[in-house]
Amino acid sequence: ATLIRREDYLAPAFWIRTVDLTFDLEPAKTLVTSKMQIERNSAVPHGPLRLHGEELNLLRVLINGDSVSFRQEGHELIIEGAPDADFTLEIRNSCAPEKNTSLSGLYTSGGSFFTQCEAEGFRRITYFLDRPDVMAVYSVHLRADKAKYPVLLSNGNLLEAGELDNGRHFAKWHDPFPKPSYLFALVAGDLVAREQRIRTRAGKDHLLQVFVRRGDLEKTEHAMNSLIASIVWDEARFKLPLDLERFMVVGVSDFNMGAMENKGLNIFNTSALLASPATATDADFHRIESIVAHEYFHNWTGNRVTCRDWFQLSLKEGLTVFRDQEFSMDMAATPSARAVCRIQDVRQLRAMQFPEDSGAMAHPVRPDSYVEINNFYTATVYDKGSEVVRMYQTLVGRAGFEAGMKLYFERHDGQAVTCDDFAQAIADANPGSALTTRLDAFKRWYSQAGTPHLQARGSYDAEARTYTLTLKQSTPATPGQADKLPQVIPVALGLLTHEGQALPLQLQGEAAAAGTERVLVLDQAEQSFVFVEVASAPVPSLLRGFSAPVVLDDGLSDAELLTLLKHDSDAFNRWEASQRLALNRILAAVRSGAPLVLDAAYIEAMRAVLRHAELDAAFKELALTLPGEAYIAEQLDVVDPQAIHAAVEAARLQLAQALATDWAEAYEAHQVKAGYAPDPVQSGRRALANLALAMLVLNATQSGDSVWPGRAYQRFKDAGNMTDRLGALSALVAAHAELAEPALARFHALFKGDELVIDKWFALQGRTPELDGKSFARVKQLMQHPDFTLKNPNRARSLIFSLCMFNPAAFHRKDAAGYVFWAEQVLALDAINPQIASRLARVMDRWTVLAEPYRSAAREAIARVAAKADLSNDVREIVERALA
Ligand code: HT7
Ligand code: ZN
Repeated sequence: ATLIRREDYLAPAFWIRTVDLTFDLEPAKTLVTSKMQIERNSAVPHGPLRLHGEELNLLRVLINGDSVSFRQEGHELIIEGAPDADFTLEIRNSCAPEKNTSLSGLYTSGGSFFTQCEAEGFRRITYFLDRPDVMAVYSVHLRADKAKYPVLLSNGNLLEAGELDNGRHFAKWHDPFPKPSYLFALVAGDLVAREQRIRTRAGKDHLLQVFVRRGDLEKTEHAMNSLIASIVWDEARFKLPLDLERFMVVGVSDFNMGAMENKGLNIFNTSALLASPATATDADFHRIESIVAHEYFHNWTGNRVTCRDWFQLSLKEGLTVFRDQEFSMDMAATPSARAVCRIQDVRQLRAMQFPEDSGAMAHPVRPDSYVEINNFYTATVYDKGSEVVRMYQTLVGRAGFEAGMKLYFERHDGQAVTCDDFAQAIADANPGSALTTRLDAFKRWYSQAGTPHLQARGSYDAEARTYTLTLKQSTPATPGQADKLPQVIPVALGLLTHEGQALPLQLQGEAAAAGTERVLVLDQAEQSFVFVEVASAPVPSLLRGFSAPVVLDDGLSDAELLTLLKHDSDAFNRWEASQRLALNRILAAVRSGAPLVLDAAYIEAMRAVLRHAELDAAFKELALTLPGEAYIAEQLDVVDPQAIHAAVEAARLQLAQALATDWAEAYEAHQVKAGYAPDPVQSGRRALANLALAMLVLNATQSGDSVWPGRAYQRFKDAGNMTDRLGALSALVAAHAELAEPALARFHALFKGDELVIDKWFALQGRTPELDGKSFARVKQLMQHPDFTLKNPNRARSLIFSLCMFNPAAFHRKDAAGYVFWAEQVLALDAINPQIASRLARVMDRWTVLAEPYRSAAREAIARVAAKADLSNDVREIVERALA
């Protein structure tokens, strides 16, 4: 395996300007003919033409119609005698879609053909310069059996379709936009489409189509609505129109990720596309909306302007996540619903990216090297990348950011560019701004791995009426990066009186106060900011809206946190206060080893949140949900997953008991009477009712009372939508109630054959909190269930990943059986689908911080995987980094 380094980037020796592809589609053996117009790149030294190709059977190579000598070395086809003048290269090869279980390249799923080319899948279809800076215009001619594959799709516009002999038919597609090979797609199968014609603001007519298997059509309405909303939003917010006459979306059950933004032909995992109230939860509806939007937004950020090389991946992914997050917030409408979106995004960042940034795989947003690029589709590139884009917006303002985006497209439309090009465009559009004057330092966010720690301490001088806020930052060492420089950290803040009133903010040297909220920019290791005319000792509300992806230590007391929880005008920091209050108590118990006992102050604060007359249900649910175990683990130098779990369970049970009457009232008060809609108001009410029900069932199960379990079972049976049904089922399962078993059996019988719902059934059991080793045993037993298969990534994720990633107490066992199971499954998956195997391998990223006996057992399990001789590059890179 070769290590690829960012600093070694060289422009390609040749450009491929056009490609004509012909496919004779057969599952066992598909014939591919590729005719390319090629030019030498005179800007680089003269050299041979080297094309990428993997798992292909080469049949012929012609240059300008004549045979030419070539050789194959590893995964390269090398032609020494390529002409200096422009030439035509014709290649014919075959590939075997039905044998392709990696789901990269051309493969079959449910009897249809699909492609997945990002990042390097095109080379598994035909020989090519499979790198994103080679952009070509594609014409695609598809031929296949008409009865089996009545729908034939590729990127761009349909030019022609018709009949052939022997029951076959054809379709010819042309995409006028030059694109890198990773955006190529084809689909052939027995599919049906929901169609909608729209006219955009620009006055252009477009055809939108969502293709799915027969029988799934009624589950595509939400995706279609989400697509239309995305088109409208991008035109309104960023003035970015839909540039294609036809925009197609296709669902497939076997898919490695959520979806793929192929130009004009997005391909979606059905889990990110199909929804009906009876089969999908509110969370599913929300996820579908944001993934449909994400893929659509890539049409500009990724497709029209793409990445020069894969080290620049965050150029498109960080920016597009930022855009989909902004879209979701704008769709949420009310300030409170916007805050709920932000809280959910930050929770996700802390649960997935913070651990990544402090583990064996820590890497910068723009990595410096990789062995397998598929391993770098990470929370850092996506979610921290999005936070970096958000900081640009915070530093230059919303209008300044929009001006920067405009300049970015003016400069780079149709090009393959770098993160530096993006930074320069935003800076150049905002001369003199807080960003532009610190651009070089700001760009450390791309090059330094690790989550910065920000310490804030304030001191009040009553006589001088000044408040001095001292901010200090440091970024921990990460693999290969021992020393870090200070980052540019925008700190949005407000100051409150102890009674909760917002204080005017005037910095020393300023003539007057400038409102009650502002952004300080920390760009040194330590800086002090002096506020003047401060009437009383304030409570600082720092990092409002999570204005930078850092760990904040503000040293606030419980009393100060309670002030913020009650009064902060920033809903994010109100929620943050609720989490900090819980975290402090859980950490104290874990550190001391003493049993956790919740104090009256905390319980009363939570009661006040639950009973609050004005707070939204969605906010209450988030504030009353305890911090996740992964986030708690992040705060500790030595992690005992069982101790963390025990403390969280104790806190949950005490909250369930102490607030029992309040939970019952909340449950009754938040029933949704209106017809189902997955909007923020209804879904917030359902979320709070489901949390209340889980607490009530937990309390009742512990005290031997059967009323609430009985009510939960009844609700499970009668529920009119999946959110309520699954909520009731989860409440029974999580509490290990007796009725859990019959409910699980009934759920399976009810949804037999609906693969996405059966995934939920597996996932729920995989995540069931441990009780006497039963959850772990249940997972092992479910591996033998007739519905279980490792071949389908959604199914593998639903059971195995649920256990290994989201069920720490069942996974981290003293007898090491969880780790043995992990090693077995990584190896079994690796033989089928290396991308999925390496995702599972990453579960052990933070093994070095585990307490004994977990640490030694984990090391042994990783070493067992690493000892396998024929591991994929994907898994090898992960386990070798873990052991380094
Ligand atoms: N850009 C897409 C990435 C993706 C992908 C990457 C590797 C292997 C399979 C994949 N499927 C999709 C998805 C996105 O970020 O929108
Ligand atoms: Zn993306």
